[in-house]
Amino acid sequence: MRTNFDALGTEWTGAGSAAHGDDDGESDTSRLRSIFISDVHLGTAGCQAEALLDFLKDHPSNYLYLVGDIVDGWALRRRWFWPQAHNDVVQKLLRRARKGCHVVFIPGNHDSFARGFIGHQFGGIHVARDTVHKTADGRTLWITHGDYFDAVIQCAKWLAYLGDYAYEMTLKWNRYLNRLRGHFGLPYWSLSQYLKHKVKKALNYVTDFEVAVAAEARKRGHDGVVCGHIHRAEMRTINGVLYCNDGDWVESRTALVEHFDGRLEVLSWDTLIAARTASETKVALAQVA
Ligand SMILES: [Mn+2]
Repeated sequence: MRTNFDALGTEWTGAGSAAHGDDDGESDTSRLRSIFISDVHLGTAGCQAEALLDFLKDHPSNYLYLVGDIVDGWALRRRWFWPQAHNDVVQKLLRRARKGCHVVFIPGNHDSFARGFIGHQFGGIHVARDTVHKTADGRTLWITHGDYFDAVIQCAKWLAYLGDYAYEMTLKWNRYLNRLRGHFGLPYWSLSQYLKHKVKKALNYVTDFEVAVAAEARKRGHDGVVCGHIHRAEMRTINGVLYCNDGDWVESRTALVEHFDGRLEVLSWDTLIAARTASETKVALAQVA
């Protein structure tokens, strides 16, 4: 009863802004200036499409940057996997563009097939090799997926393919392992995250990548850079340049967002959910008391 009343109350305040036209159930209170997401890997079992849909529903924005590896063309070539939720993500992105959000798609290495369409647009989604975003406080951010830097840091493409396969296998093992852990009442533990930290830390891959990307942004005269590719959300200054990585929607479920004052922030879906559950529990407890 009480909950229904509260829900109505929220809607009333929202209705104050005249034509609400909210067929998506998007809340205007959590509207952001910009959202940057990458490494969604639609077409793989690891893709967290439902969580991403919830996140997008909860956060309307004026700008939306798809920073590469949105669709996993490599995985689809090996095995076709395309559940309804993956369609829903694509439709959500198209609807957003239709509703006036400025949507830019920067293809990554896994959806490099889209690099053949640079300069074109699909239903209002602009395809670009890279682009520059100007924040509300006047900073310029260079936006690139980041795989171009593999050549600088790593080596040939066959190694990337191999690494990709190994990563998928690890994710598979991760699922089995955690199902087993679940049986024994043990909490979730990420094997792939653990291995990645171990292996990549040892190779200094992550640091090399971050430094290389930041250096290129500086060379191009920008205040910062937004990239993805290494599945590791981060925001820090490297040699005077703001390095932002928006993470991924396979494991970490993170996005980089820009608030209306130009403030940038890495949002983690898990943290948002935990905060929401906590506040809901608080409301429920208050009602009981
Ligand atoms: Mn990538």
